[in-house]
Amino acid sequence: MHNEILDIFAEHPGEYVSGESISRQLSLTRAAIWKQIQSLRKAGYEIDAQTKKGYRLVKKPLGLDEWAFQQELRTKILGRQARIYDELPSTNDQAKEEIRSGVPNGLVIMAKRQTEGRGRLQRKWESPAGGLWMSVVLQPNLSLADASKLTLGTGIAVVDALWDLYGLRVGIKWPNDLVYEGKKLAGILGEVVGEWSEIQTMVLGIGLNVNIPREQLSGGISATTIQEILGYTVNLNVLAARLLERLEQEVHSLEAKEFASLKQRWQERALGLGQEVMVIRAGQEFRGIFSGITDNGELILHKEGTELAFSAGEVQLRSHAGEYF
Ligand code: BT5
Repeated sequence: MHNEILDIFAEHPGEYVSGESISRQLSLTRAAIWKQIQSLRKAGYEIDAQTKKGYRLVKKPLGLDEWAFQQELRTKILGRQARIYDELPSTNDQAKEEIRSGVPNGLVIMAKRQTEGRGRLQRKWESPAGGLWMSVVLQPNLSLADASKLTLGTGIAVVDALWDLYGLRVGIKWPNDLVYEGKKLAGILGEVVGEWSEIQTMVLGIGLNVNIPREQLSGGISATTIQEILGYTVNLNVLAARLLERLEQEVHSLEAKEFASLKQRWQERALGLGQEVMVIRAGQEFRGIFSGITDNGELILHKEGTELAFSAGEVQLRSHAGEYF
């Protein structure tokens, strides 16, 4: 019933709508409407009530909310079907669960908190309330090799959304860490579901530290949050919608086989390009100059006249003080 009342408000932006008119349109008693208004307020909607005039929607919630999110969404496919949970073990796992029951391309799963958020290689991803913990189900028109480039495109989409909305310049640390002043702000976990030859489905998991006071993340990790950087709380629905808009552009661009431009855009946002970096792969350290990525997203390292390409591993960049991070 929430959505029906909100739809009525949306038809009269900034105006009062009488309780009588709402009750007529929805065949509800005035008391039932009052109850709904109270519960909308609890969900973060600011609604003004005046005895003579009725109700007026003053402000939408900053926290994740399905209706408010749909109001912001400008995509064709991504997020048109979206579910927001209060808590999940992991949005990626939930997305995979949904895929088993046959799911449309573009389904988005978000959770306000995750209890078992995952990083790559089964590492833990801390996911307290206030973050954007989101998984996007995609059935792209791409080969498996090209679909894996979507994780690069996702990094670009996150960087661009943060620039569009807050003028925040975040860099990408290969392969997919989003870093601000040496601290990790977001991570991406792309997973292929089942056999590509059969279902061509992947889940792109995005974890972005947004409205989280820094103290809520462990002190032992080098992390930051948008709240810490900007000093205020941002609208998660607007952010989620903008990110999906940017991601949809990346999907289209890949489907149009614009690999060179993807690589260029990724490199323009990359950290450590042309500098000495250290790549750690299977416990072994390689130092060299990071000269770019291949069309497949492998990191290219120049070392004593030879060129090494890495498809997996961890990169450490060198700070001005000469330390690796
Ligand atoms: C990643 O892994 O960076 C991918 C993270 C993906 C999380 C999203 S949230 C929605 C979806 N559902 C999931 O269950 N996962 C995805 P990786 O590169 O392996 O980085 C993991 C490492 O980052 C950890 O070992 C910590 O050192 C650090 N870390 C953990 N939580 C963090 C946080 N909230 N912010 C910054 N760093 C964190």
